[in-house]
Amino acid sequence: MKRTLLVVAALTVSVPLLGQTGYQPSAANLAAREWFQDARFGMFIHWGVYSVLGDGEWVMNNRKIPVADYEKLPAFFNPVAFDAAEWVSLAKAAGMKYITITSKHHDGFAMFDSTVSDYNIVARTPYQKDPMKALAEECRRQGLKLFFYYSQLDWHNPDYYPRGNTGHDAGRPDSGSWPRYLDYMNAQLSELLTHYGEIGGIWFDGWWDKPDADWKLGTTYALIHKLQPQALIGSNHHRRPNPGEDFQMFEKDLPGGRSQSFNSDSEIGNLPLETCETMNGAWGFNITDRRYKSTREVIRYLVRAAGSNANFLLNVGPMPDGRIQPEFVTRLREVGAWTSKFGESIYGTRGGPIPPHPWGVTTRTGNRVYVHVLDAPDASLLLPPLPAAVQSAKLLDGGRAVDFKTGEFGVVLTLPKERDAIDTVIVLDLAR
Ligand code: FHN
Repeated sequence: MKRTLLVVAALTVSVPLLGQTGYQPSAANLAAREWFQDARFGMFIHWGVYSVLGDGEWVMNNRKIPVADYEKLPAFFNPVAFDAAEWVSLAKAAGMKYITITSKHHDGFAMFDSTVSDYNIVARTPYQKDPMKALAEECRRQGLKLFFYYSQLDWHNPDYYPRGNTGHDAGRPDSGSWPRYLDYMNAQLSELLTHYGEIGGIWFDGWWDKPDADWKLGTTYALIHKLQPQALIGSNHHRRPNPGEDFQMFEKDLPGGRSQSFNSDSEIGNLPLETCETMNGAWGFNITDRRYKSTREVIRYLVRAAGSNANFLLNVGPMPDGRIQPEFVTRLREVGAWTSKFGESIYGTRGGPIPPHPWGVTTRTGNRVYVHVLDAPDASLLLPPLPAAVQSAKLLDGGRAVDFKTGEFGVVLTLPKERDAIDTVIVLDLAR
């Protein structure tokens, strides 16, 4: 008996608590989750001093730049052309309902005014202003929600010790206090949750760098939920959600997809879902990356995400002067032309009654089902039996009736001869 107790005690001490156990989301948080799912489309922004080098946000690690040299970068970072109103209007024009921006990426540089450390944009750059403040105000003015990305992984702070899998060439001493690092992180999070009004949530990244560490997630999550109970917490740990998280994200894969090595352990939980993807191949500004996705590809990703019951967080990496590059602006405006016409089949919907197929996906609101025909080679399309009888079928674009036949096998739709090059959306109204 004594031995069993000892074993239990030992286990209790050595296994780090994964999350905020016993967490009960507040009514405001549950409402925010509904809002989040209705929103379906957001803008991801990776912006930091790394943009000066035009080689992505991992440049410090990839080029083995030590802290002492990387610290010279902020002096060159002067985004005088940054205009929060322009960014927010662009997101809005694309049909996006929220923005998630890097407040601190793995390089440890705070893109906000932080009293916890002077390694921040106000103290160390000639710009001397807090772009998060401007963005928070502008989002409020234009009716978008603002989420803060926060990297738990830190290549700059010496207390991020023992080191994780990355950041070994930063030239930091082989010592540091992990508890002090967690205090630093929680203090910065408190700033983000108290200086910018009501925020949409915190988008964590970097846990994966030290998966065996005791991150004391419960303390951090409880702090956030105490300061802003409605704020949604998500963590890009590529695993099933932990207690205390309010949404689950997937990176460069639709939910459940495993095309990326870091998604090999990913599993879909039961929280609202989001998937994020880049416009070219890079998150942070990369001056030589010309692998731009076409507008059609971007829209189809949005459609496939909605059909997988997930939001789409589409990334831009602004340039060091604060502007968003023209290749992105053009595509976002074109996406906006599509969302303004076909938005009812995306916003406020949930994944439809038919799981995603190679031919396309379905979304639904109430008893209305939207069939998004993306790649159906034949003249007709067989849908498996639906939860209720189809009463009418018509094209979303123009309202022309679509012929259909119902049988034990399901429903056969006669597809229009002229297909939409992006997405032929057929609206089915089901019996109540
Ligand atoms: O390492 C980061 C990367 O720089 C970027 O921020 C993406 C966005 O999802 N997440 C990380 C890798 O999982």
